[in-house]
This record gives sequence, structure tokens and C-alpha cells, in this order.
Amino acid sequence: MPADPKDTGINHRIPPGQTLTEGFPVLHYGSVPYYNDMGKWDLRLFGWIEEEVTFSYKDFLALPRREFKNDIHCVTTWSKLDNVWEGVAVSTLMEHVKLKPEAKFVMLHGEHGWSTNLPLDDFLRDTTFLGIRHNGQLLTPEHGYPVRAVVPHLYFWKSAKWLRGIEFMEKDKPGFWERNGYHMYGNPFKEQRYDFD
Ligand SMILES: Nc1nc2c(c(=O)[nH]1)N[C@H]1C(S)=C(S)[C@@H](COP(=O)(O)O)O[C@H]1N2
Ligand SMILES: [Mo]
Repeated sequence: MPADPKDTGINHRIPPGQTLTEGFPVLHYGSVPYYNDMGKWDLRLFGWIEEEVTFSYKDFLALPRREFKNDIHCVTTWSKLDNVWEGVAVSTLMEHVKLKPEAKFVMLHGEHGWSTNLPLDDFLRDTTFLGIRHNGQLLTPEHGYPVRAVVPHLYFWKSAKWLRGIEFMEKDKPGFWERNGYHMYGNPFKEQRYDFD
């Protein structure tokens, strides 16, 4: 590619076919869950692990959190740069889990049976986390309160809102959008939008 004198250094951060937005669009299938009793909320880790682990909301909030900065890319062609999040690193979460050797893929389960799949190695990246705050504010119900996954190196549909379960799987299986024509992996820099890309 020829050098572009107007390139301020962010062009390489914008994947092909994407347009920047300053807003924060809300996108999901189905309805937004509203929680009025956090005592009923939990996050269950299950599948190919030595022992199932369930975090209550209180347990979850007791996990150490840190700041994450990233860019997000939605398959519907918007990208949003320089997001600042607060969340629990996957490495912190995994201190409570002993993986079995069979575990190779992960299914993230949201509220109402929504799900999305990714390889275990992508889940374990140090850029993947479980977020509770975005740009200084607690996640709104529309953006996934109380806890959403954030997997910034894949299209944003992999970032499950209203996370309730993390399933460790031996074989890859399509989640909700993946069953409906989206790509099994979803690398935005390779434009892996649909399963025929
Ligand atoms: N539980 C759940 N998580 C979800 C979705 C959904 O329908 N249900 N949609 C995904 C899609 S397609 C996108 S683009 C992002 C949008 O997140 P936002 O509404 O915070 O921008 O959430 C993802 N996470
Ligand atoms: Mo999306």
C-alpha cells in the first residue's frame, strides 16, 4: 500500500469495510434483561473442567478487576476506537478453574439462551475480559449489565452481553449468530463476516 500522508496512525486500526462511530450503538437479538434481584444472578463455568464453578454476583464483584483499552468492530460495519473498560481478566477468572486437556473451544452463554463460540486460545488471550464498566460508567442494561464478555480481536458479536455461562467444549459448535450465517471465527481484519467469507 502506498504511504498516505494523511495517515495519522489510526488507519491501520480500522479493519476493511468498517466506518468509525463516536456513538455506542446498541445491537442484539431479543429483549434486554432487567434484573431486580441480583441474588438470583450467577455465572456458571462448566464443561471440560475438573470442577464446575458458580460465581454469585457478590463473588464476582470480589474478583480483582483492572482497566482495559481497546477498539471494537461490529460486523454491521461500525468500529469504535479507544474504549476504556473495567473488568476481570480471563487469567484471573481461570485461577478458579482447572481445565481438562479435552477443552479446546468455549461457548459464551448469555441470558435467554443466546450464545457465541470461540476457540479456547482466543478466550484465554490477555486482551479478553469480563467487563462491568465502559468509559467510566457501569454497563447499562442495553450494553450488557451486569457482566459482558469482551473479545476485542474478533467481531463484536462474540462479546456476549448478559453473560451467565462459560462452557468449555471439546469440539467447536456454532452459537446463535453462527447458526444463522455468521462466521465461526470472525476476524475483522480478514473480514470474516459470514460463513461464506
Ligand atoms: N447476549 C447477547 N450478547 C450479544 C448479542 C445478543 O444478541 N445477545 N449481540 C451481539 C452483537 S451482534 C453485537 S454487535 C454486540 C453489540 O453490543 P452493544 O449493544 O453493547 O454495542 O453485542 C453482542 N452480544
Ligand atoms: Mo453485531
